Amino acid sequence: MLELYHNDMSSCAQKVRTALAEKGLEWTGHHLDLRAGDTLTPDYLKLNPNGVVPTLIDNDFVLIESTVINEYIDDAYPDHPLRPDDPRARAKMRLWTKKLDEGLHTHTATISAAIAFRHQQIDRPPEELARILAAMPDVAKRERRKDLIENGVHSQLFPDAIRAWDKTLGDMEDALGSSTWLAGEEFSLADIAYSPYLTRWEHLQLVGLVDKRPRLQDWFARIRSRDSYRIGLADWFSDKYLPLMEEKGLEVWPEVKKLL
Ligand SMILES: N[C@@H](CCC(=O)N[C@@H](CS)C(=O)NCC(=O)O)C(=O)O
Repeated sequence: MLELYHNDMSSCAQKVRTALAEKGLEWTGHHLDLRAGDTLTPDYLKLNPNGVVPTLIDNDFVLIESTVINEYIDDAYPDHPLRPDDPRARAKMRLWTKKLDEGLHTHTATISAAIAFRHQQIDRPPEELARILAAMPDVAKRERRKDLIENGVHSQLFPDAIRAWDKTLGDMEDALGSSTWLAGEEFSLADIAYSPYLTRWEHLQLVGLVDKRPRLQDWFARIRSRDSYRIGLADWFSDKYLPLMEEKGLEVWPEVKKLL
């Protein structure tokens, strides 16, 4: 039996739900409220010492890290392969997913917190917020979170995060000039990995990042037409987040535009 600890709007959980949907696999979910600190309880930290979602359990095998989880799913359940056979295309796929793991995902967390998610924390009683922050196992991440809650888009982390994503979206536009999908002619884990992030920019109304890039728009439209996008992402979109993301995103767009 497959069990997934996840969250409705988490980009890393979206990646894994999409891979499971592409494979047609059934799973049982444990939905965690990230703002309430559900990933920081002693019991959950035993499963995922980083205090984040997703965590996959396949019978007695506990696995963390969304990129590793998706490769595991493809290894353990080989029907409908999600990695190209061609070694070069497979290497390209890994370069795309590596980029997310080596900083782009953190930049996404910076942008999302600075614009919108800080507002879900800011009004908490200070002692409750202090307790949640103190439970975060990663000190650097905790300090970043504090800074973003306090300074929002005026955090010094924000411009780099926006520019890193603008550069990556440009790289995606270029790659899609020579192949149908990010890593070649086959839909792969690279396409699955990036679709939550395009979704995030749309939810934050940062459409200016994408609408100057026609191939990227076309790629995203093709992703969205797949059943796995509906099952892995759209069916989980939450009204607890969407109006806030839209309102705050529109508010800061003029500042974001200046950084591009
Ligand atoms: N590298 C990890 C990153 C996981 C991660 O950052 N998850 C976020 C949601 S996308 C999380 O659980 N954050 C907890 C929080 O915001 O407190 C992965 O790919 O699984």
